[in-house]
Amino acid sequence: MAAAPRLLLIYPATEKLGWVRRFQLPSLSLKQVAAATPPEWEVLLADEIHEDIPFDGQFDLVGITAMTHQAVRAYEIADRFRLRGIPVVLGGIHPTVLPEEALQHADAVVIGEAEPVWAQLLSDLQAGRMAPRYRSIPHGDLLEIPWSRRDFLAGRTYLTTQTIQASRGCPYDCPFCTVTPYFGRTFRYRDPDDILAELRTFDRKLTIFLDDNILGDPERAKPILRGMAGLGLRWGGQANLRFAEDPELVSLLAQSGCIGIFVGIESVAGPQANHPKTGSRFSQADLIKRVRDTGIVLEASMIFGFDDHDESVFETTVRYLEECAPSIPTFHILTPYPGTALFEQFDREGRMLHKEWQHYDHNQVVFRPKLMTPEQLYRGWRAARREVYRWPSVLSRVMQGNGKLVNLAYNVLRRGGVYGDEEVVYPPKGSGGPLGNGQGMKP
Ligand code: B12
Repeated sequence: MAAAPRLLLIYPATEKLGWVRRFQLPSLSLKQVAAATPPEWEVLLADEIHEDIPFDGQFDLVGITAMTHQAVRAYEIADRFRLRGIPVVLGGIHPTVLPEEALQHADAVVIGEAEPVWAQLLSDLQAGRMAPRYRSIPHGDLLEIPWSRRDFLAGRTYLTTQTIQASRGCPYDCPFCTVTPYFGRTFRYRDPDDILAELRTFDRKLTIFLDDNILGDPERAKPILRGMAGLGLRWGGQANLRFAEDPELVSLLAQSGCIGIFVGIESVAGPQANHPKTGSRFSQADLIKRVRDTGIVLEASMIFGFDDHDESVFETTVRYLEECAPSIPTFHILTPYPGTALFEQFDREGRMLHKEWQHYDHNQVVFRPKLMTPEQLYRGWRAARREVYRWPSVLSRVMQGNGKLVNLAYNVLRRGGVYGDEEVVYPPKGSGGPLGNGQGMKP
């Protein structure tokens, strides 16, 4: 009998991580691709965060996933395998948005979700007729996917291997976000019985939901939360703060074992603050307090660099966060990702500084802001991060919420990341060029 065909799935790394690699999450994207692979295939993983890529190995197919900031590394890896005649398939958000770019480095691209098309691609490969593009188009409101595979992660240490999705998509369409263009406005949930059955196979407590907005449809989320109440899991996920308008949802969330929830507040200044995503008859401060009172850690993410942000935005945001005291504030630099309305607008206006995808990671300025220079944006972002993680700010936040010890632990961890990096040079090391004076435009 012929040996099983061998598939190598690769998660490219853009930086070398030390011991913190043990606190990373495995790629759910690749766990799902593995689950959709017919059983006759042997599936191997190279997670570059944990190990070197086996460039000399024998494989029948190599599959690589890529977010935008990983694309350049993904292409380098793909080119090396293809030089040896090993076929490469690229998938994930970046190849989905820019399939023609990805095809310069791959034999095929999966556009969108793998589950509906992957078995067909593999059988076409074995028949010697693999096409360059396999496209899946999401439809309906039911998400039907196989349970993700965790066995092929063996031998590596992650924060947890218990990552899962209850839904895909988001009911909102924020101009800077990739999710709704990617899923074409569909918002699908799995059958609660199916998701609860998968959760019952988890043998550890810590579980992370990687949904874009797990509470985005409260009526569909509630049966899942009710079912989780008896499972003894401790879980974290991502949602929109509006869920806290519904007191029943907040209490179900706490009963379900939720220990942390990440919400995008995005901006406290200007029209962005009134975006339908956040606009509500409740004040954000009230909603944050409701969640905080349950003892659930609330991580609030803010973005700097919208067109109505001038240099005063940093101070305004820091003061605002002192007032409403979410457990953990996180700051990002606005990053227009290809495929978003924001990217199209800035590109049309000639405001993109470069298209060196490896720098599209929220920690660098890749566009020309309207009311600041790129350097002011970068320096303001750094200063604001440091300001909210000064000890007095940390302690004041921790004292305002329930679950003080847990909150303190999270804040200390986050503070380490912010204060560990003392360098204040601009442009940051390894960034795309002298962006500070706006002269860094590259073709
Ligand atoms: C979980 C997650 C993370 C995790 C990733 C953990 C991990 N090890 O993978 C963490 C928290 C680390 C993370 C970090 C970041 N993330 Co993130 N993250 C997500 C999130 C919420 C879910 C991704 C996921 O796992 N989905 C579940 C899987 C099953 O779906 P999928 O990825 O779409 O995969 C399917 C298909 O794409 C396809 N596919 C994917 N890969 C491959 C490969 C092959 C070979 C094939 C055939 C098919 C295929 O098949 C899969 C199954 O259907 C997405 C939002 C989203 N909806 O994509 C954002 C998202 C991917 N993240 C994003 C960003 C920007 C980041 C950060 C850069 C932000 C930051 N600076 O904080 C960092 C990068 C950190 C780093 N250095 O790597 C953006 C990416 C935008 C872009 N164009 O790149 C997204 C889309 C969020 C957004 N709203 O825009 N993120």
